[in-house]
Amino acid sequence: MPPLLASWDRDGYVELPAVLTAAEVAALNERLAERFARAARRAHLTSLPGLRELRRAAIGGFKLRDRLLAPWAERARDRPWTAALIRLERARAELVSAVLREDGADRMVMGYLTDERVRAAAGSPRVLEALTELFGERPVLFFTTSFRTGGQSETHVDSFGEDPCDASFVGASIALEDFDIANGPLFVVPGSHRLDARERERLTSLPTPPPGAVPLLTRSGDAVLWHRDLVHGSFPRLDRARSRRSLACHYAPRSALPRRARLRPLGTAWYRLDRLAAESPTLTRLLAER
Ligand SMILES: O=C(O)CCC(=O)C(=O)O
Repeated sequence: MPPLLASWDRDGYVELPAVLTAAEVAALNERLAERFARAARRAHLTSLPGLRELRRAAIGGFKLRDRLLAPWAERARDRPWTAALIRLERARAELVSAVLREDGADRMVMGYLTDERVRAAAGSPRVLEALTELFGERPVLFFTTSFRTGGQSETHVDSFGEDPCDASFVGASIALEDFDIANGPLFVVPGSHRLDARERERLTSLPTPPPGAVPLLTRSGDAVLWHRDLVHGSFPRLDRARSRRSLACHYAPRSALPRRARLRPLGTAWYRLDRLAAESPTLTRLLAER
């Protein structure tokens, strides 16, 4: 068995050095800093009366559009109006994430829909190569979160446990600065993807970090990929003056996307915004292929 697959099977995660160059990390950090600053400036928007209702109506409209578009989705890619729809979709994603804006502009979700630097980092050739080996086919990206300060993620697994197409979904974190024990590094419980579901649940219900948690002292520009059933999370940021910037990405095998996009995740706060991808499967697929 090739080494990557052997350690994946044994540990449930793999570390990939240098998936981004120092210049790529710096450019992405600069872009994210601008976007976080912009999000902080418009934070007051979320409290305006009527915005949630507006968002619900916008989502309703986009769902209808998606249903109408679905029969032509395959041919739509070559149509001249596809580019316009994609621009519209990006604007929608921007609007919705501005309205929902989780965690006081501390994380930016679905940034890949609206930012080419996020897309480029998530689509780094080294990461795609490893995912292709793990999936046995080309991956698609369906979810990203950029962390401005980072750390403090509860112990969890990424599986929603509802649909078999989740079987091969993979999570990843690309470090945008060095992780060390003081800035809330990620941790994994190696091999926990092979435990039975009840034992995994027990581990995720214990206080963070659970027994067996191993910190990942990832260097800036490196990535770690983990199995959807692997117990993971992050240590507290002991030094509150520091950040642990990173880009978390979730990928599925290309053939699973149409079914995955129909999934309705179970609705933990963490996954709430994953519904955005689910609400627009047709355009998410078109976007993923660009
Ligand atoms: O970077 C983190 O703190 C957590 C990322 C994560 O657990 C995930 O994307 O599932």
